[in-house]
Amino acid sequence: MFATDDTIVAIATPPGRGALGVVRLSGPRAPGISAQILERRDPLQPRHATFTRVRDETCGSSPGAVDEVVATFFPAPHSSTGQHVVEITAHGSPVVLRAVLRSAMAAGARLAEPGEFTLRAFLNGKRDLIQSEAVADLVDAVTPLQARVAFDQLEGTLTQAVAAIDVGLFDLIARLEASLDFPDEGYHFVEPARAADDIAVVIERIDSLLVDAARGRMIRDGATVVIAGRPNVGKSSVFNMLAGSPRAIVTAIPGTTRDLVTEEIDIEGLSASLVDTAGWRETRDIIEREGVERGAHARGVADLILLVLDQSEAIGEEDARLLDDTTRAKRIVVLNKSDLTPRIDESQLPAPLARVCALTGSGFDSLRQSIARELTGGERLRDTAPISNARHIALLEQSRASLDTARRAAAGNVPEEFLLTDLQAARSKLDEIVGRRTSEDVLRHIFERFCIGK
Ligand SMILES: Nc1nc2c(ncn2[C@@H]2O[C@H](COP(=O)(O)OP(=O)(O)OP(=O)(O)O)[C@@H](O)[C@H]2O)c(=O)[nH]1
Ligand SMILES: [Mg+2]
Repeated sequence: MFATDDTIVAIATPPGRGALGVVRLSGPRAPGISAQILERRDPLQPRHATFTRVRDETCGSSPGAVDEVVATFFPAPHSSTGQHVVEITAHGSPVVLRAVLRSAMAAGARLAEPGEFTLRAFLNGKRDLIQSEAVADLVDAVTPLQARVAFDQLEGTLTQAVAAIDVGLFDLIARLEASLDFPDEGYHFVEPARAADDIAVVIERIDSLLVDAARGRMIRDGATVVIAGRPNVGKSSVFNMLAGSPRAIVTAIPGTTRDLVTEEIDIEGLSASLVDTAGWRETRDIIEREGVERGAHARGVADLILLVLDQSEAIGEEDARLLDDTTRAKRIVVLNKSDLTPRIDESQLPAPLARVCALTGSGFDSLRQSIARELTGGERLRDTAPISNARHIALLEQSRASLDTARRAAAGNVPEEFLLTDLQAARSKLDEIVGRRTSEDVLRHIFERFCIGK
C-alpha cells in the first residue's frame, strides 16, 4: 500500500518569513540523517532540545554552516508519526529552511508528499481517520468555532461516539452469531423482538449524532450568502456593513455594481462567502447585462439569499419579480434604509424579515443572528457540533439505512442470517468512518488535501 520505510522530510511551517521555521524528518533514518547534517558529534538525546548548527551537505567536501538550530529527537513509537522524528527549528527564513531541507535530502531523506506525516501517524495507529481529518480542518479553520469543532474531533469526541455505537452493534452481532452457531440448542440468544429493540437503540444513537449534522457541516464548510435586489436599494452598503470594510463601491447612481464582489466573513462563528451582485433590472448596457447574469448565477448557487428592498419606496416591478424568483430559495428579506419614512407594506412580505439601516449599522446584529439561524436551521448557535464532515455524515446515514432494514426484518421475524448481513454492512460503514476499512483511493484523496509538511 503506502511506503513508510523510507525517511521523509519537509518544511513544516508556512511559506514566508517568520521568527522561527521548522523542518521535520520522519522515518527509520531520521536520527542518522540528522547526525550527518548537524554539527554536533554525539547522538541527539531523546526529547531534549539541543542547540547546534546545520551543515550544508550540498557543498561537497568542506560544508559550511547553514544556520544555528535547535534539534529535537522523538524516538519511535512516542512521536507524532509513530516513527523516529527529528524536528529542526531554524530561523524562519525561506532561504535557510530550504537549505536545511536540501541538506537533509542530500543526506538521504525524500521530500514528503502532501499529508504524508499525518498519513504515517494514521497508518501507525497514532490517530484514526477522523482525527487525521480533524488535523486538516484545524489547520484550515477560519473562525474560532471551526477550530473548536476540529479540535474536539482531534481529541476524539466523534471517535468515542462512533465507538459507543459500534459496541452496541458488535454485541448484538455476537449474540446473533451465537444463535446461528448453536441452532440445535433450541435456545435463541436473542429473541427477534428483542433484536429489533436493540437495533432501534443503536439507530437512536446515530440519530442523535445526525441531528447536528447540517449545522456541523455548515460550521466546517461555510456557506455562500448572496445579496440580491434591484439597483440602488443599498446592496453594496449592506455588503460593506457585513464585511466590516468598504469593499464594494457605493454611489447614488443605480447600476453602480457591475461585477460580483466577494468577501469571506465570520457570522456568529460561521464562515461565509458574502457575495455582492449587480442590481437586477432589464438593461441594454452590455457590461451591466453581464453583471446581472452573473448575479442570477450567484443566486442559483447560494445557500442563503439576502433580498434587499428599499423600504422608503413602494415595492416595484423589479422587486416583485425578484421576490417571485426566489420563493423556493432560502432567503431573508432585508428592508434597508430604515432611517427613511417607510413606504412598504410589511404584511405583504414573506418572513423572515430584517430591518436595517446600512448607513448607521442599526439592525445588523439582529440580521447577523438571523443569517446564522437560517443557515444552521436554528438553536444552539454557540455550541460546537460533534459531526461536521460530509464523508462522516454520508457513512453514518448509510449505516443507519442498513440498520433500519435490519430492524424491520427483525420485527418481521426474518431469520438471523439476513439480519446479520445488514448489521455487518452497518458496522463496516462505521469502520470506514474511523478508517479501519478504508480503500487506498479514499485515503489518498483525504490526505492529498493536506499541504506539504503536514
Ligand atoms: N438613507 C439611506 N441611504 C442608504 C442606505 N443604504 C444605502 N443608502 C444609499 O443608497 C445609495 C445606493 O447604495 P448602494 O449600496 O450603492 O446600492 P446598491 O444596491 O449596491 O446599488 P447598485 O450597485 O447600483 O445596484 C447610496 O447613495 C447609499 O448611500 C440607508 O440605509 N439609508
Ligand atoms: Mg452595488
